[in-house]
Amino acid sequence: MQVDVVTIFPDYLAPLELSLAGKAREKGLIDVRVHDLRQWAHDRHRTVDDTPYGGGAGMVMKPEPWGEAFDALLADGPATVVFTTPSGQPFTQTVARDLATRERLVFACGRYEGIDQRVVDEVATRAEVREISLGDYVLNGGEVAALAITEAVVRLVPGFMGNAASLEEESHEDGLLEYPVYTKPAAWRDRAVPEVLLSGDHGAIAAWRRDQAVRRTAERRPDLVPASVLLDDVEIRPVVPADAGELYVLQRACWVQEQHDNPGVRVPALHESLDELRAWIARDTVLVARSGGRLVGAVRASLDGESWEVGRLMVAPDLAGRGLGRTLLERIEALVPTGATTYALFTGAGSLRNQRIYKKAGYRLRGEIAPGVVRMTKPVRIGRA
Ligand code: JD8
Repeated sequence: MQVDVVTIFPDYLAPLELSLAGKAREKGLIDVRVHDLRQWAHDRHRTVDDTPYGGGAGMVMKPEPWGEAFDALLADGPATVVFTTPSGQPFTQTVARDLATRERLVFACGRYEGIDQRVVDEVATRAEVREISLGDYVLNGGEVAALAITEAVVRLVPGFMGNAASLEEESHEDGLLEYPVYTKPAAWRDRAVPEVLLSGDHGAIAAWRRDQAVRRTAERRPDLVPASVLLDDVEIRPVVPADAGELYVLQRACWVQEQHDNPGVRVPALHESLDELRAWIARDTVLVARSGGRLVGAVRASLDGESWEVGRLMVAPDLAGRGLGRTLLERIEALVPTGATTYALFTGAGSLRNQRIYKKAGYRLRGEIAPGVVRMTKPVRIGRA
């Protein structure tokens, strides 16, 4: 893999010499080249910035030096151009794995208030462009992100890690955080190493590590935990008439909180008869989740014009916060009929937790459709329907 980095602070990338990337270079696995943008600024002061059109604080990086930089670098051959920017796609291990498949990456590190947008638009006409953010905080430039992304990517380049096996075990590889690790001495400052790790029982050690990883992830990053991990044996399947009774009970249990959050609002799910429930499980597309021999979740949807109307998304209150709701939503969205253009649902105006979950899933508020009831929608992505 070849990595080019364009910056006005070349020394900022010096760590690439030292770290992992340094070893990869020795192995000839990657070739890192750092370029000073100013070599493509031809005035006496080698100016790379100017005042922003439309006014405002700070300076903006001029397009001309960047244009010439890409003319020169892309003349050497195709590349994936990565603009590191706070408005970019969040960088994750999944993005790292994707970038590691490329032959060549060219990082464009901005400074000041950023790079003239026309540079990004122009390069996108002649190369794959990725705008990537290191995280939701503001840095002074793109170099730190280029450093971090380069390290996360090059270590995935085949042949780089001595034993590829260790890659599999890593954080975020299977969506879970690391399990705690220990080394000699077995006792330190009256603190012992967990017995199981000294047992030599590899099955027990693997189980302990897995359990530790799930616990840690659930505590620290519940957003990362797929339901299938937390609810060991959860099964999601289409509803059958025999589910009606359990579903009726679960619905009553799940909408109590909705009533609490929306005092004075009539909550249909709490006034529905069993026969009315039987009617819609026979009419609509309905998925149920079962775990440990009990019905623990459900969701329904029906087509109204071009709108896939999602509703009755419910998770047993004692299992809330484990990602089952998100998984059920993804599964019912995946059943959207051809031709539908929008996912839609409604919830209580006072049901802020529900609204947060739906916003995380890409839904946006579309206003009140009845007193105390809000509608939220999300476009059906092309190629989905
Ligand atoms: C590139 C200029 C500074 C940003 C005005 C402060 C990435 N996760 C991230 N946070 N910040 C950056 C980043 C910041 C940059 C540039 C990346 C170029 N700045 C600007 C906008 C507000 N100053 C980043 N990746």
